[in-house]
Amino acid sequence: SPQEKAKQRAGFKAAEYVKDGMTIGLGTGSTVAFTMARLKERIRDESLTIRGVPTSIQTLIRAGELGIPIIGLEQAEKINLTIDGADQIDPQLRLIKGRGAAHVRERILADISDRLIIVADPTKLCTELTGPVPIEIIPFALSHVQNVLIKMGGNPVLRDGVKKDGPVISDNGNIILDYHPAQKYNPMDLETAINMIPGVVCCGIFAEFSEKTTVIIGEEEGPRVISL
Ligand code: DER
Repeated sequence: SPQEKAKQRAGFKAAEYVKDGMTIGLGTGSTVAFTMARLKERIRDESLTIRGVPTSIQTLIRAGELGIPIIGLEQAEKINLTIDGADQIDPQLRLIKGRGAAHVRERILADISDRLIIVADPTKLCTELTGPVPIEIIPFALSHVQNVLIKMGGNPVLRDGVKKDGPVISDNGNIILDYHPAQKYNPMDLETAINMIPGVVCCGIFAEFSEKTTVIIGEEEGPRVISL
């Protein structure tokens, strides 16, 4: 499909930024999967030597299948760059992530990384972030966090499993609320307000990484590279 081709263009382009000897953060989702497939080829054809830190069980399994060497976060002296996807990208390169419920570990890797490369098809670009905003919370705090979010004016919806009765459980053993803000908001302000609620692990607004972010959009005429 055109969207799959766009994801592949972006994902393959991002693989070019990986240099020999790098330790990279491996994001989660269908777009970064193309980056990982390309890295497999580069490891095979160029003997590229890299180590990856996965941001989800899915990425860990996928890296194993592709022969991308994996290390734990503790073994990484530094993370040269993290390659990841996004659900919405605004003109200031602020993001909404978490459709795949992987945003907690993705934010940790983004924070550690010298550089963040976001790969996406053109549908992810927006003029302003809207939502819904995924929020990972500890199950103990469900009713409290819901009450606070309702008082903030928006609508929090518990993310139900599909092939599992009850809520989606994250790789960290937590649950997800998808928060629908009632009106326009400043991304940094809303991110901070949500992340301060006791019981919230973190939300999927990534407003703090723009300076170190390069976005690659898989446009039809070729990958478009955007940075501030
Ligand atoms: O869950 C996540 O944060 C993913 O990175 C998601 O935002 C992007 O996944 P996609 O590349 O499959 O759209």
